[in-house]
Amino acid sequence: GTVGTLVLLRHGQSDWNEKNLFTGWVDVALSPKGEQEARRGGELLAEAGLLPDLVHTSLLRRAINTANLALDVADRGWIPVRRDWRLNERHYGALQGKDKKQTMEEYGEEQFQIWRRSYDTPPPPIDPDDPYAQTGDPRYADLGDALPRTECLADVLERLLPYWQSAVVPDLRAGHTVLVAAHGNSLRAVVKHLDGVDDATIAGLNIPTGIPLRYDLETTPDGDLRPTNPGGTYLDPDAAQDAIAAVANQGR
Ligand code: DG2
Repeated sequence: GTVGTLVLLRHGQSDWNEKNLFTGWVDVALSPKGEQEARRGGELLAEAGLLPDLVHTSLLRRAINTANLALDVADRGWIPVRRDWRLNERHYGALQGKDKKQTMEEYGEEQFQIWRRSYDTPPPPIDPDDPYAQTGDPRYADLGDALPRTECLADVLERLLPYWQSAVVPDLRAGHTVLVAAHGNSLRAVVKHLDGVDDATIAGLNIPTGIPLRYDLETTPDGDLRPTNPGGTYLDPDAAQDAIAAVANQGR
C-alpha cells in the first residue's frame, strides 16, 4: 500500500547561482531572490496542504535557510530536523569558485558538460590549501581523510544512499510527509535512485530552485519504496518548466 509522501526541495537561488559560479561545498548564502523563492516554496506547500512532519537538510546554509523560510511560511517551523553532510551538494572539486561561462569558453562545451553532468567523471580534485576547499571546517571533522576533494554523481549516490536508507526511508515507512531540502546534484542522485533513471538519461535531468517536487511512495513486493507518480509532481509545473530550462542553459 501507499506509505509516506516525500517532498524534494532544491534551495532557492544562492549568491553564487546568481553570479553563475560553481559552488559545490562552498557555504554561500541565498540571494534575496533565493529567499523569495524559498518563501514561495512554503506557500506552495501550504496551498497544496502538503505539510511536512519532518525535515532533512544538508549542512549548507542555502539548504538550511531555504527549509527554515519555507517551513515558517507553512507554519511548520517547529517540526523535527536532521542535518547530514551526506545530503550536501556534489563536491565540485577544483571548479569550486570558478565562473561557469568562463570555464565553458576555456575548456569547450563538451568538457564543460562532462564535468557538470557526466555520471562518473569527476572534475579535477581541489587543492586542500585552496580557499574554497573545506580543510579544517569543523562541521566535517568526523570525515577525516574521507573529506571529498571532488565528486561525480556516482560518488554522490554512494555517500548519499546510506543516509537515505537509514534516516529518510524509515520516516517515509512510518507514513510521514518528509521534506528533503538539498541541492541540484544531491537531489538528482535521489531522483535517479527513486525513479531508476539510467546513467545516460540522468545527464539530461535538471532540478529547479525553490519548487517543491512531490513523490507519493508505495512498497514494492520486494519491500522497496517506489513512486506511484514516477518522475514526481512539481507543485508549480509551469514555473518548473521555465526554471529547468534555465538550469540546463547555464554557462551559455
Ligand atoms: C550548483 C549546481 O549547486 O550547479 O554547485 O554550482 O544546487 O547547490 O546551487 P546548488 C553548484 P550545476 O551542476 O547545475 O552546474
